[in-house]
Amino acid sequence: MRTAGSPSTISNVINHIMSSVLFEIRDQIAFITLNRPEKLNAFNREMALLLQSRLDECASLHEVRAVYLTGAGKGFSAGQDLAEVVDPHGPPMSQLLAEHYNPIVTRIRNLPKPVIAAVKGVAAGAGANIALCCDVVVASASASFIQAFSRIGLIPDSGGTYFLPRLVGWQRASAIAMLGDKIVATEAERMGMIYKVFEEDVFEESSKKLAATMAALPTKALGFTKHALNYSAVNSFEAQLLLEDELQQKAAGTKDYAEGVQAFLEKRPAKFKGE
Ligand code: LHQ
Repeated sequence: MRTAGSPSTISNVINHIMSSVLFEIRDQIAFITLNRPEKLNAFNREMALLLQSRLDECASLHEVRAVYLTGAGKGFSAGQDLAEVVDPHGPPMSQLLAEHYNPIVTRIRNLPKPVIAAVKGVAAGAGANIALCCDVVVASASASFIQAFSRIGLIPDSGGTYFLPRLVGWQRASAIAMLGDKIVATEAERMGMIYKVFEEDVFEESSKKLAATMAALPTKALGFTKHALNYSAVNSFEAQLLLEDELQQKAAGTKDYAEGVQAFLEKRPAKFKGE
């Protein structure tokens, strides 16, 4: 096990424990935990910037082959810390999307590795949309998703107006975004907003097992798949076919492709290395 920025001194240990974003790399998975449980992991500036830098580490570290994003305590994240927005010393409105949320969702979408959002408890506002922009979203049976923005006179941000209609269709997205109602995990799964719900008692084990499965897949091919899916939302059919061709050429140049074909021919399980 390796903990990036491993605490070596007592003050490092304290910093690590008190950090608003916990980070640990284990078995090729980067575990990122939003860690302000007393505020339902609401985002302040520190947490938003720390999450960005941890995502950058995930991108640059070869050993990381999947990211598992979750929240400490009983929730995933309640979105923006509303105490911070009225704090005269807090970041101005003009910084919140430009410096906090847009860079987070952009990093998640551009990270050429699978990001799994493991949502237990509530995911609200920007917290919901950060979860929903991940590649695979799983939730515990008691989890819920709330586009809380209209409740306080705002619009869905952090990519919400982009991802929601693509996930659940225009009509549902429109209603969910405007009403700001609570969508429970089973309903979110049914409407295609998330991938899967796990029962409470097996949630942690099952979601981590899923992350392990994804970390053992051909990482580069998953990165190319993600890239293609990103573009499928905006490309014409013809442009998408050309992109698939380009990315497939790249995938076919990986060691994992050679291993995958060889393993099939030898009738054995493939052992991918993410290369
Ligand atoms: C919180 C928060 C929170 C601070 C719970 N802040 N403390 C972009 C641009 C510009 C400005 C604003 O934001 C954005 C992006 C956004 O994310 S906008 C949406 C912001 N989020 C919300 O409006 C959600 C606010 N929270 C809630 O509605 C409820 O807390 C939910 C429905 C999420 C959960 O309800 P409960 O399970 O009943 O928990 P709770 O309300 O009792 O919260 C527990 C504690 O967490 C509580 O603190 P306390 O000291 O009283 O125990 C809350 O005050 C605190 N908390 N959300 N966003």
